[in-house]
Amino acid sequence: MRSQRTQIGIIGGGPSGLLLSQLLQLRGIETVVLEKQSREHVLGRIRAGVLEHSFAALMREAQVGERMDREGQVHDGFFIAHNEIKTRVDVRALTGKSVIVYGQTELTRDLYEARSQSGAAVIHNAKDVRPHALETSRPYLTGRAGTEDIRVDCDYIVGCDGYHGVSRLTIPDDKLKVYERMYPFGWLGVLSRTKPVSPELIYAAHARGFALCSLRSAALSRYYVQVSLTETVHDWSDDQFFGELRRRLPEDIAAELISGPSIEKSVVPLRSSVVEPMRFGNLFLAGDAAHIVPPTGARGLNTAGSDIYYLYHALVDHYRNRDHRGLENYSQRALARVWKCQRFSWWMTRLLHCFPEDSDFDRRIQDTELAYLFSSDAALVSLAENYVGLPL
Ligand code: RFL
Ligand code: PHB
Repeated sequence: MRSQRTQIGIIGGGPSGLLLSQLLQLRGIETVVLEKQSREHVLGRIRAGVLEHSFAALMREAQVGERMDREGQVHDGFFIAHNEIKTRVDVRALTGKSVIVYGQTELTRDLYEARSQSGAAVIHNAKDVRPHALETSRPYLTGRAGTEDIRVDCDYIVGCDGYHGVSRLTIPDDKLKVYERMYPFGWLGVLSRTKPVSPELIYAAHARGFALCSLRSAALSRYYVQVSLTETVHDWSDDQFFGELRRRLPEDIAAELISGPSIEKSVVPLRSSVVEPMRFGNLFLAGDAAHIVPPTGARGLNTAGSDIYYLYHALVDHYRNRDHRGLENYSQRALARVWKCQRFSWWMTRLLHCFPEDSDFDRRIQDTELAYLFSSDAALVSLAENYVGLPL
């Protein structure tokens, strides 16, 4: 048995867990991160691409923003295409703020580098991780690393282990309420080493279904199409994917689209989910462990970032200033912003997708919502201020 003691035990070495660990260590607070997968596995997952300015600021505060600022692309706007019309949402002009296009894979790599350089403990391939004694002042974690049993005694445990993690599941059912909504479709995503069709993202609402043209760099494209929940990657050859994507884009854009072999292809079902509260005893939940949004508004990682921001400041206040109010208020404070991000993600999803159960009336309302959006500065400001990130 390998036993160790730390101040904060973190379950999950995705972006939430790594960012919290990095921020706390810079303020002299010790952490141990237990990650179920290998580093290569975590870095193989293709996920978020759009960072709001406050997430980028947190990366800089964690001293891991250098490559993001050098290689990330600042985007001042994006497009919404509807039938043959493409309208630009100038988020910079509407809010004074921009977003940064920098892949989750890259920022996770930067965080791993920083954690390794500081000699911090990130234990990979940690299996059967379990939190214990959560309602006492001596919570601890157990698990296995290779053939060795491990035990980590801590002051607090933070569950950053994503939607399928163990933290949320250890909270008794009667102590937590789950709010959930499933959508009757998913996104099929393709990454290809091709020049992106547009330097800014294009969200396309089309009668055949939603499509998104995104990117990771000047030579790496990320595209998505809405698919039914029964479809898998095996149902879609690269040619079929790009054919369908072209059909859902305005003709002039479709004509410019360069297709190429996929280097990653995956389907993700869309769901909205929130658990309340985000604390049980001395276990705090953060990021996807506590809430999931459909990816339409690009909020998931950014909302994880706001949890980390609140928890980081609360823990620093607790240890440095003996001020415990941040920890006491964490769940309430985080949830207030989480629900606003949920609302926006639900609204963007509703605005841009084809819902199979929709009536003709519903479809006319959807068309009118888009028409209203582009005829009203107030509506555009509302969209833009949510997209660049609401205040923390
Ligand atoms: P993660 O990334 O799921 O990391 C959790 C980590 O915990 C580990 N783990 C465990 N470790 C130990 N013991 C256990 N029992 C464990 N169980 C799990 C896992 O291996 C993993 O390493 O959660 P985190 O850190 O909270 O980060 C959240 C983000 O990953 C997520 O919100 C975003 O990717 C969502 N998202 C987007 N967010 C944005 O802000 N902007 C975007 O543009 C955006 N695009 C997206 C997205 C998510 C997508 N998918 C695939 C769901 C696009 C897509 C397609
Ligand atoms: C992505 O690039 O993967 C991406 C961008 C914007 C979204 C969702 C995903 O809204």
